[in-house]
Amino acid sequence: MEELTDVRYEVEGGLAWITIDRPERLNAFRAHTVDELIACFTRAWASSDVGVVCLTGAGDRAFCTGGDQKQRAETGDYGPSASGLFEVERLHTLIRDIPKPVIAAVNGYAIGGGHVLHVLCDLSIAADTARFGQTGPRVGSFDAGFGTAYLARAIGEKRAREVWMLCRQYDAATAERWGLVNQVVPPDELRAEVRRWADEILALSPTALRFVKQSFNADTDHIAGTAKLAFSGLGLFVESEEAVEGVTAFAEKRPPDFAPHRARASA
Ligand code: S0N
Repeated sequence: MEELTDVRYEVEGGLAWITIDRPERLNAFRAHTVDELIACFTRAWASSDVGVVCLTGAGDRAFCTGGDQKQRAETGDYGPSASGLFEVERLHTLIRDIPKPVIAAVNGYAIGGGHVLHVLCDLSIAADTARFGQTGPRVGSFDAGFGTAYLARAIGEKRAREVWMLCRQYDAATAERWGLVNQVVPPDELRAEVRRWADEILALSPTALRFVKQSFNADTDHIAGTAKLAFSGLGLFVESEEAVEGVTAFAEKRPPDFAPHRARASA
C-alpha cells in the first residue's frame, strides 16, 4: 500500500483501526480519501492477522462529515482519484462485503455521507458527544440507496424519512433509543469499549461470522441496485443550478435559497 495521506491504518491484536485523518475538514472525504479507505479495507480483508475492523475519525470533533463540500465548491467534484472515478459506491459495497465484522467508533459528527458510512458498518459504538444526521437536501446532494432504504431497515420508515426530510441533527442518546447505534459511552472510553467488543468477536469462529454477515447482507443486497440508480441521478443533479446553490451556500456560510427551483420538483 502506498503511503497514506488522508487515512491511518493500524493493526492491534487482531483489530484493524482505519482512521479518516482530515480533522481540519471534520474528516470529510475527497476522492483520494475514498481511494485510501478502499485500500485499507481491502488490506484488512486480505490480512489473516485481522478479525475485526474499526472505522473512526481523527480528533474529538468528527467521525466523518461526508463529501468534502469545500473541494466540491472549488472544483465541482471531489478531486482527483487513481481511477478517475469517485468510488464511494465501491467503498459502501466493500464495507458490507468484507467478511469480517466492521465496527464504527463514532467519535463526533456523523453527518451526510459520513452518517451513511456508520450506518453501513455492522455495529456502531458512539461517544456521548456524537451527533448524527443527513444534510444532502440542504447542500444539494443525496445519498439514496443504502443511505435511505437501509437506514429505514435500521430505524424504521418514519424516522428514516424524518432524518432525510428535515436534515436535523440527533444526539447520541436519541441514536441509541432509535437503535441507530449499539452502545453509547463517554468519549474517553470509546477506544477501550471498541477493544472489548473486538476481543469478544475475536474469540468466535471467523468462518461462522463470515456466513452470518453474508446472510444478513443477502436480505438487503438488492438495495445496491437502488444505489446505482441514485448515484447515476446524483451525477446529473450535482451539475444543476439547484445543487450548485446548495454547495455554494455552504461554502459562503449562508442558508441556501432553493425557492427558484420549486418548479422543477413540482413538474
Ligand atoms: C458538520 C457540521 C454540522 C459542523 O458544524 P460546526 O460544529 O458549526 O462546525 P463548522 O464550523 O461548520 O466546521 C468546522 C470546519 O470544518 C469544515 N467542514 C465541515 N464539514 C465539511 C465538509 N463536509 N466538507 C468540507 N469542509 C467541512 C467547515 O467548513 C469548517 O471550516 P472553516 O473552519 O474553514 O470554516 C457542519 O460543518 C456541516 O454541516 N458540514 C457539512 C456536512 C455536509 O453537508 N456533508 C455532505 C452532505 N451530503 C449529503 O448528505 C448527501 C450526499 C452524500 O452523502 C454523498 C453521497 C455520495 C458521495 C458523497 C456524498 C457527500 O457526503 O456529499
